[in-house]
Amino acid sequence: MSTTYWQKRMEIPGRVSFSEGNGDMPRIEIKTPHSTGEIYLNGATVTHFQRNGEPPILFLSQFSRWAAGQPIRGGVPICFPWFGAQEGAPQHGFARTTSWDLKEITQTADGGVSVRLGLPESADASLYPPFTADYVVTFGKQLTLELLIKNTSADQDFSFENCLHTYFTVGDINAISLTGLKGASFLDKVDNLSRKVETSQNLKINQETDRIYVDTASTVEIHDSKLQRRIVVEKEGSQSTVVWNPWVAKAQQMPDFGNEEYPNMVCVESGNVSDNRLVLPAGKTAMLKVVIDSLPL
Ligand code: TA6
Repeated sequence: MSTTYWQKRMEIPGRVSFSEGNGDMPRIEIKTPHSTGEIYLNGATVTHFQRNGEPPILFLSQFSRWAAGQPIRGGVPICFPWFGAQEGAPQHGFARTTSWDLKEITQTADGGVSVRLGLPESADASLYPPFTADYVVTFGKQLTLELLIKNTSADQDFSFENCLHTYFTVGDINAISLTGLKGASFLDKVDNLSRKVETSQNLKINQETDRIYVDTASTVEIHDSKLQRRIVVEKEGSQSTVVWNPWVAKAQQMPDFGNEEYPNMVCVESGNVSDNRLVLPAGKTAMLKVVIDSLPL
């Protein structure tokens, strides 16, 4: 799938370029004074964010599929309008396997770059009340992600889940801890969705972990003693945080994920899922915003 004339016209020399990425899929490459990044139109998936001179912040599997209609394994998949499994439909909704339209590219005062994409109309989308979905990604010293869902119907509520399913690079899963979740209730997907309360101030991961924390707006930090950094995941408009690492057995079951990749990633996902599903009244907009930063440990 080649980049088109209009994409080329939107290039900014030295800042924004278009190319055929993996699988010849349209990719936008970004360079700023502080960082590099990239987005694929497939699923509007941010697949790379790296601060100059530092290890990548986002994880991308070397075994990801790269094909229209297939989710990319890594970066920031967009789960919408549902999270998890749905009878007879792809897991995590259709937004992450749809090619989004590029709407606008602007530069920020500090040399950053903002890319706005829109979810096109589709047969899948027509099953819901009329809505628009816009996604604004800003690459700078930080990575800022804003998913804006507007209910454009005249009088119908729009009920949906949203989640930015972010994969983070870590030096060694056995040498990280997560802060910010103590006291939060969670559904434990590796224990029959039983409802528990997080007791750890510094959550360590030493087995398959798949937890949906609900009613929490807290910032989560990933303290990485191997890479000597802490990744800060700040969010707005989100009441759920999902923490996932597939560990050994699940990693071996995923064809688009390497058996030896689980030690170098953790998902800390921000959205509104399960108990926190949204019901958006007509004419209203739901904004889900995540700001990702990295500081020395
Ligand atoms: O967010 C965690 C999770 O729901 C896990 O249960 C696992 O299924 C993961 O998402 C990846 O889902 P995917 O459909 O991308 O394989």
